[in-house]
Amino acid sequence: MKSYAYLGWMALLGAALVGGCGKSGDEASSNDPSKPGGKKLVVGFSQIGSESDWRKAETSSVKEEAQKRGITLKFDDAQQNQDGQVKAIRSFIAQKVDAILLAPKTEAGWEPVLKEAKAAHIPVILMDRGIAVSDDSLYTTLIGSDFIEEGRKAGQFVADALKGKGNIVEIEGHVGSAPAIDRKKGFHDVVDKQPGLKVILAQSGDFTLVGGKQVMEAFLKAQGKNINAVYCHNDDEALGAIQAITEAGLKPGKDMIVVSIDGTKKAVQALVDGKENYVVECNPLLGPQGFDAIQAVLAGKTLAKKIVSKETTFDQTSAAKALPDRQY
Ligand code: GYE
Repeated sequence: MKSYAYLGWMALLGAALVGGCGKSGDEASSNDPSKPGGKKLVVGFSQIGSESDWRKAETSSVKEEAQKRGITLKFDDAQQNQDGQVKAIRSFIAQKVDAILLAPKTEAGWEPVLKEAKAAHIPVILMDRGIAVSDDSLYTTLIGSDFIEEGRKAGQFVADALKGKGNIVEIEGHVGSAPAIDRKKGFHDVVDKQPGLKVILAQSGDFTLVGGKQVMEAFLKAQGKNINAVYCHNDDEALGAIQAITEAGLKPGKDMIVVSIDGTKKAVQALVDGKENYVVECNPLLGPQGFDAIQAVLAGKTLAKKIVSKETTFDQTSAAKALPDRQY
């Protein structure tokens, strides 16, 4: 029998000759990262930055998985600058990488550089955040979460906890990013249906602890005890908001409901400590799926346009049991 690597490369060659994607083939053929002549795969990963524990976990997951598979990873941290991400992708193209992993900061602005990657026949896999492009052949697949559903889960908890009546403040994520747009939409889908619930203030905390704290301080100055619940688009913002609420002489989790998304160890600990009320999980450990996707597409397979993570939720009752197993 021929080696799986050989079969994989025959599939890749076939796909290149017909100029498209081949049919689904042997599962095992995607597990050998070596190229003909024993050369290792080279993958570029353009990361947004390290604004949150979630993102640090995503970066570690990709780096660890590359090492495990013997794949050479070219890593670029754009430090929150989307133009820097575009530059990183151009540099990956110039270096003729085999594939690109992209965690895009915002939804807009990707078309030109993705066209360049396509022209160079380099597949681009989106990690965690979606983009707005008119031609979805500009990327292979998006591996990530259903952010609208996450927002709905958060909204349902707040609606139930406040029994349909109260004032909510919202600390949003990166302006223009898919998770900020969709987590807002999902949340409002639920709470806007209840006439007694009002989102009285909303502002971006940039997905950071410092940002969450500053925004919450301003909200507290403006509304004080009128605030019944705080909805944060990620856990880091909630940890900052908890600090601001405490410093204002109030009890987070008691005087005000606090809800956020990600499921980091620190947020689950805040549930255990009674300072937070509900956390919706969002999985950052996307390295294995990212490289599975790369190896599959290079083997000529067709992938689903979106691969959605399965996720859970935590409240103060389930948190203690979940805490020891949290990996980020
Ligand atoms: O929730 C947040 C991060 O894009 C899903 O970005 C990701 C979000 C995550 O910084 O913590």
